[in-house]
Amino acid sequence: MAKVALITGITGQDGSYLAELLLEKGYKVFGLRRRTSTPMMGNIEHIKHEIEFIEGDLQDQGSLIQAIKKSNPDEVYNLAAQSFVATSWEQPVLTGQATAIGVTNVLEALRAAKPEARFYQASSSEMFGKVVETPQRESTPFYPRSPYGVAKVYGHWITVNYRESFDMYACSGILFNHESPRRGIEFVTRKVTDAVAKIKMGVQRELRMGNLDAKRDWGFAGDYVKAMWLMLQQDQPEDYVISTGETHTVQELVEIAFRHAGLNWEDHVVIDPRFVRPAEVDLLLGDSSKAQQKLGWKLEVGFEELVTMMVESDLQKIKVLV
Ligand code: NDP
Ligand code: GDR
Repeated sequence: MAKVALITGITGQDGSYLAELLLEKGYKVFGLRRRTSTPMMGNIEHIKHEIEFIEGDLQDQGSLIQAIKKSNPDEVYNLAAQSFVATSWEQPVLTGQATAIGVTNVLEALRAAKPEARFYQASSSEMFGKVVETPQRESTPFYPRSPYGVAKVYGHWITVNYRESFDMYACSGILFNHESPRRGIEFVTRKVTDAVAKIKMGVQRELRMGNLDAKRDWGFAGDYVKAMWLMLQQDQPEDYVISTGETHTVQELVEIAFRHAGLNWEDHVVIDPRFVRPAEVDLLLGDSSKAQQKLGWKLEVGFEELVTMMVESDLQKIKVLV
């Protein structure tokens, strides 16, 4: 019998890579999808016929209970969230409802309809926020710096709490930034690689950016979804940090991306205070040695390879249009 997985956030970057991975492994994949006026299926267009979609929303408890009953999953991956940090200051209540309370809604639906299913929560390095220690690991205290980070801390602890209270197989993956050609256009990596491609092809002149000094530990999303799956295949549910162990400034990202296209970043980048955040996470650098040792997880794509892969993909996309 094929294993059954339910993925929330199936249309997002990670949802698409995870669905591909699970389909390859022979899973029957259900995807929870929000009703939108125009379907946003870009990331999963190529596999949409292999996925069974269920309409629902993290903020609608009844729809989640229905989704669990309909899919009868062995594994539930909760990837859905309001995931853009900058928006979380503009829509803090919605962010709390989806990114924090939404996790309880999924856990409660599971408890009611399929408590023995295994549960993965998409926790984030944004929970570490202000630097308390580096590298950041599972035991590092949280000090979130945005409404998004605060909501993720809630989602993390409610997952731990349901594991401890109800003996559920519930894991929290504390994932550091991970990117790909399928990354949403507003996140910094994709914003830069999309702009580089457009500048190279002569359809954009400048790139307006915020804080170039922030440091991030950036990996490839395709590598990170493998860790999500591994976390649900263990004897015991535990939480794991997933990261590369390398940190780079936003400026280094910009330099590599422009250089790869034969451009000088200083000719095009303009600092615009509109993109500077009310509070910043200055430095993220993760220690994933627990995941490497216990899960056998390993990284395949390095930082420079990731950036050039994204620039190449955006160049291909823009060449088709120009
Ligand atoms: P995306 O923003 O690409 O995808 C988010 C998904 O959540 C989309 O499918 C979106 O649907 C869905 N969604 C949003 N709100 C709701 C809701 N109320 N009900 C149902 N679905 C909803 O995120 P990523 O794929 O990059 O990230 C996946 C998860 O991992 C997120 O929880 C994110 O916070 C977390 N995370 C991501 C990291 C990263 O670097 N990528 C690092 C650490 C954690 P729609 O298409 O309709 O908008
Ligand atoms: P982040 O990702 O906030 O780390 O959250 P993002 O790519 O948005 O920002 C990374 C860093 O770049 C700086 N920055 C800019 N960011 C954006 N988006 N646009 C700009 O113009 C810009 N200029 C500078 C930011 O200030 C920041 O320091 C991501 C999301 O995927 C979360 O959901 C996830 O939990 C964390 O990664 C880990």
